[in-house]
Amino acid sequence: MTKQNASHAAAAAGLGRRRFINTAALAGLAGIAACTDKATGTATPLAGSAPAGGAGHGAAGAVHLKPGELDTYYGLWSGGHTGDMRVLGLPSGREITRIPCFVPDALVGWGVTNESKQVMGTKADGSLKYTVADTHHTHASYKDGNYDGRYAWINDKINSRIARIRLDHFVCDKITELPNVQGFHGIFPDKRDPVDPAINYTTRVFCGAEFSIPLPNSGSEDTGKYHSLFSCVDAESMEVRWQVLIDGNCDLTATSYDGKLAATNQYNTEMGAKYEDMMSSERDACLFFNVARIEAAVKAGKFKTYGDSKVPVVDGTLAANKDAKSALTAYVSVPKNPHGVNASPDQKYFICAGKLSPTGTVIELAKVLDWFDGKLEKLDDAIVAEVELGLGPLHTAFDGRGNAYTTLFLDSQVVKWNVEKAIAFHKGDKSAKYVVDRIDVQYQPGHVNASQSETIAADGKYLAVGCKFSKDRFLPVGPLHPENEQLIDISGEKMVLLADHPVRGEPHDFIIFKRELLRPKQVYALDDFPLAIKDPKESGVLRNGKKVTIKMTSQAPAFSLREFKLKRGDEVTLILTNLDKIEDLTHGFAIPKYNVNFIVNPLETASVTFVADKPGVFWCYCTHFCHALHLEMRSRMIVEA
Ligand code: RUQ
Ligand code: CUA
Ligand code: CA
Repeated sequence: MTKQNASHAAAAAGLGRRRFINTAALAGLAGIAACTDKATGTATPLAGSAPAGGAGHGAAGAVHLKPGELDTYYGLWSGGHTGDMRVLGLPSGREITRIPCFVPDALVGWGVTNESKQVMGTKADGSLKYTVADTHHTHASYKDGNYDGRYAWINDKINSRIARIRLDHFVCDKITELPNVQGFHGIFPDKRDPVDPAINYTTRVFCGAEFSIPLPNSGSEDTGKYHSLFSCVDAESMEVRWQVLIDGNCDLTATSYDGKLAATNQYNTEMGAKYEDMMSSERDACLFFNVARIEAAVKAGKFKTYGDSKVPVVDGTLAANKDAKSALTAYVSVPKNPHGVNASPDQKYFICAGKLSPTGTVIELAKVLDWFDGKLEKLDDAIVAEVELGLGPLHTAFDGRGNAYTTLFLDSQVVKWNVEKAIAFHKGDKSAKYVVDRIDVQYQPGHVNASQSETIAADGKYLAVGCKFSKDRFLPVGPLHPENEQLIDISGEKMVLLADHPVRGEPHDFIIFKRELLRPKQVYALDDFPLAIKDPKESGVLRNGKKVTIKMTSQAPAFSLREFKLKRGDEVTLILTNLDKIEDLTHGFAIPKYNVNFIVNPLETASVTFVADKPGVFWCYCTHFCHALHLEMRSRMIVEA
């Protein structure tokens, strides 16, 4: 028996003895019977897996897991308008959980408890500052060029917020609103420190703002005076360290493996206010940031601040950065309205997808650094390939074997191409066949990512494609169709389509990595929460005038207070600690007519604050099926008139 199963059995047996329920029934009720870990903990080799349905590749069978079998990869998916991060298991594509970040969530009480409200941000009256979001990009922290399982980050484009998720508990623990920007879109953590080689892990997260605005935001109509800022957020404190004032806009973001460079693609170098203006020039840019120089400039006090924000803003505009040897930024010219910029796992290149140009541009990072050092005269010589791929290239993923996979939005295809052959072709070797394969996808793909793609451990097994239109692929459900996330086997020369999955819009981006890289905890520590009630004997109603604190604990199938009395008009803070320490033994707490519902996980503490403005009897009850006596698990709240 595994450790995990042993604890399940012990938990079930213990409860069974106390509550006169046989262990099998209890395990069934609590939903913990099916946790047997049958997967090996290592990735299933695709070649040689049982073939299914004659896909001609031997790999398609790998998608279907037998009941009880675990996936070999985690996927962290942007949740789109639900403002959360979705956790998928791959290759099955099963959605395992959602981590609420920017938008309230009724399952866990996100936006209901005081703790989650504090993370989300409130107005003076205690209500949430924002309740809508639009998440696009999700990335995780690195160590030595691979994911280290500490943090993930996700953006909210609407209100320019960045959320951090603790990957030990799968919870959002901090949200930062970026000052003086609109349309915060691209996001990428750095992979090591550019100056201190001992810091071989993520300490910064870079954030690109897509929309330019007047600074300060005066309402001026003169777009010539608008600006966009590129922001650096501290990975630990989540405070904005610095920002860079730039010409043009930001879109997607990439970082180099040595920590020296960050970049954003720019589609609106024209500073247009209408799309016709935004696509008026033949070329735009991929804008590079010299991280060490920017931090030195901040240290030397060479910055401004804007409005109420105290964040130092350095000047990264074209005019101020003509001299390579002191430049903070470098604008590399790339074809018309580019989209995704992605870092190859061999650490050498950034690839910019053309969008309105049918091309992919390969930029050699060593040459960009040469330019900053005064060793490369013409910055545009850092471009080592600009090759035709197909119509509407958007994003690129990698297999670790030298191949890139780029989505073609207009062609509804993914094209597999060899980067070194593309460079040879660009140099003049017209016999270099850089396009390896093309596969039709259904339909209009945007984001694409491969297992471990943007790490030094890219393993070239699976590729997921976010198709913006599913059209005829699923049963019709009214006017709004789901999107179609497709899984493709990339272990061989030819790509093989494995599966379709409907997803609620608009998820955009995701990352896929080996399950061994994450070791989530399943039970909290009491001391993680300053308000924790460690002993049921501490329970009670504490009154200080109109201010009332209710302290309560939960242990299946009872709350420590079977009832409590309040007076109409009391300002109540209710603190609940779940003293059950058994994995997966979560309780809920709902108060009818008071709009309260939240959960407490094993050894978690949460609190809610409300005004007891309605007299009467209110049966507070457990909302999470925890026990055979779950329905009986209640506390009676009596509000005297
Ligand atoms: S974007 S479909 Cu918001 Cu990531 Cu490219
Ligand atoms: Cu506690 Cu249901
Ligand atoms: Ca443009």
